[in-house]
Amino acid sequence: MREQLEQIRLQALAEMQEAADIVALDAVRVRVLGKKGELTAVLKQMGKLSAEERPVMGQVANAVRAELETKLEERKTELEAAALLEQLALEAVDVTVPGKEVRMGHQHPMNKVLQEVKEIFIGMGYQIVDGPEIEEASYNFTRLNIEEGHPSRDRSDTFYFNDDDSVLLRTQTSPIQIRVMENQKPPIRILAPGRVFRKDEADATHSPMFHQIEGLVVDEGITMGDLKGALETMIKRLYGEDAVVRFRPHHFPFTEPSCEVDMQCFKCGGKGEIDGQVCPTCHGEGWIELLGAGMVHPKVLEGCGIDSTKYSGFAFGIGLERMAMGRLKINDLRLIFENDVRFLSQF
Ligand code: 2NL
Repeated sequence: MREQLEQIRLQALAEMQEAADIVALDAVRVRVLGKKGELTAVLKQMGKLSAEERPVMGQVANAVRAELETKLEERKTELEAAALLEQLALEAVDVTVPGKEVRMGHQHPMNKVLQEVKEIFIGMGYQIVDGPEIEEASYNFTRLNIEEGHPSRDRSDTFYFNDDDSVLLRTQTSPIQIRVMENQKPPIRILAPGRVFRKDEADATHSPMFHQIEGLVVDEGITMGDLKGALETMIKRLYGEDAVVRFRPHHFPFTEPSCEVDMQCFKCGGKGEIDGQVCPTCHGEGWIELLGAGMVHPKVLEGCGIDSTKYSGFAFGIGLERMAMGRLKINDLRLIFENDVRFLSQF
């Protein structure tokens, strides 16, 4: 029996040592130390031994069991450590592999120009105001001295919501300013940027939706000189101090007198041609039209409850897309709305 135990001991120790993983090790444990295992089978034969031999063999058997259990634990610890190392090696992250480039987005070029214009006017004490895109015809036209039958009221030019042409998509942001004049006493100094809508087929220079920035100043003693100063300041801040500005007579129903404001072409320096070729930026004009402006018509002031004998004001309207195209040297309006990243990422 002693030899039997010794044989079990040696073989079990060898097999535990050879076990390549936890599963193989456990198979050895079950076969040797389990309820129906080899060691248990030997112990069951103890009854056959003499009274003197039994405790001696019992001690030997217990010593073998204890040694095998100790070896089992040791080997288990070893195999678990090896398995962990293997798994770590398998899941290792190479922190030196170059990362994927994250492409940062940025403001739309139009919003950049809008932001620039807003900041310039905020610097001159203007407040930014907002208003509804769906308007009443009275605010969009009538209160601006645009009479019934004026071509801009035509159904082919304006998006109407109803048959009596009383509700529409605003064609300019002036109605925002009309509401401010109705609700606020002068001095008024406001900038009204926003989306406007006109029934235009989309082409290189037209879109049924575009952006306008209107401005309005009303106070005692406001003159055309204030208008010129404010607009010239804005244009020079935006395009550079050496920009040359021209005020040219024009007509709008809501201002009197009215003007259009041009900037001397930065490409040809006002000559209209470069090396004998017609300048591609101003098309030979020498000037680039930037905006419309004028002194607020007394009828418009009075319609908003402002005494036109005491107060006067100037107003202007800028087409933001046109301004951005000039500022960023873009030649097709559609690029601004398509939002192709190859285009946008250039700004
Ligand atoms: C243009 C012309 C202009 C105005 C807009 C205005 C607003 C009020 C009263 C009087 Cl509430 N005028 N706005 C004045 C002159 C010109 O825009 O060509 N815009 C692109």
